[in-house]
Amino acid sequence: MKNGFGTKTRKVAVVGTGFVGSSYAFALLNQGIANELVLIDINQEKAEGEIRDLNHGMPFASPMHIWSGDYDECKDADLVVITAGANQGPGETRLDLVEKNVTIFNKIVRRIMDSGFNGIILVATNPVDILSYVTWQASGLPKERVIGSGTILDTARFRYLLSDYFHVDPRNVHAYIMGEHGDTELPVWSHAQIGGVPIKKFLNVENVAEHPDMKEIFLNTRDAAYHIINRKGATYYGIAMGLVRITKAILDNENAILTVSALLEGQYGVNNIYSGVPAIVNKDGIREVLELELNETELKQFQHSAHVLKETREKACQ
Ligand code: 6V0
Repeated sequence: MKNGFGTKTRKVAVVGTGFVGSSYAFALLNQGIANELVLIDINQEKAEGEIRDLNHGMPFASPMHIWSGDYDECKDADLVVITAGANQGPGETRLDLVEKNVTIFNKIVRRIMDSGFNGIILVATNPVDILSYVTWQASGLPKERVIGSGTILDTARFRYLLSDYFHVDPRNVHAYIMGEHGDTELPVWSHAQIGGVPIKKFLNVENVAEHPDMKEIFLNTRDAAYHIINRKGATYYGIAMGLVRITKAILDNENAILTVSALLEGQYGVNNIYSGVPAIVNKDGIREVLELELNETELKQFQHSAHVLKETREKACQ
């Protein structure tokens, strides 16, 4: 479909206009990646309020048509981003949210698919790995077209903290967090490098995982959400920018390597589970899951994380 500007319409629908959904909309508007954005929320007044506020930024942004609507608006969307549902309270883990959000998701995904939607779904609501699986099952879409935000945020936090420690631009820090977006995630120290130089060379140590400063950096990465929620009640800017990064990889057909939640079918010795892994993302969704050569400890940690996710999912979905 063509829009008024003579280019192909790039339509994104966002379900859930709370902290995460509205921050995503704001970041998307600022980066000019889509030209149609529809906001859907069970609380229509909230969605309407966000639209009005966002539209007042239009004179300072690239042209974008933003409105609030219902699920039938998903029909011709390229991408639906789901951020609806309960969020963590102080002291609550992401996995604690599972039952509430699985119920909400089954309804939301049915309504999206009933519209005739045939694009890509990006899930951000927690526990994101489990809800990505639920979305894949409930939607009937091919696995490539259901993507979870996975550990994109955790990887960003990790790269930022490492960049701060080593005084280099975070864009030159290559390091992944894999596994659950949550308490069982793991740092992939065996492949962490800065500008091509392994971190262990920078530190002049054999075992980076045992270095006290690196241990602290990982703990601050893994527990970042708790630290932020205790101080301001919720986290949203980082994930919003991460979601925009994934959106750009899809709409611009970038073949970008990002740590997203993807369905694993034997990779890393894990089957039938969505979990955070580096993957190539383009206009078709997940083109390919990358299988890194993890060391023995990392592989065990990854498989433990997958086991916890599977158990939690099975309990919640029985
Ligand atoms: P919020 O501010 O409470 O917003 C949730 C929104 O969802 C509200 O506007 C609700 O009205 C709406 N909503 C609830 N039920 C429905 C429904 N059935 N249909 C449509 N809309 C509905 O929460 P916030 O935006 O802070 O968080 C949203 C989710 O994102 C939570 O599950 C968080 O845990 C999760 N996050 C995920 C992150 C990630 O890295 N993947 C990071 C931060 C938060």
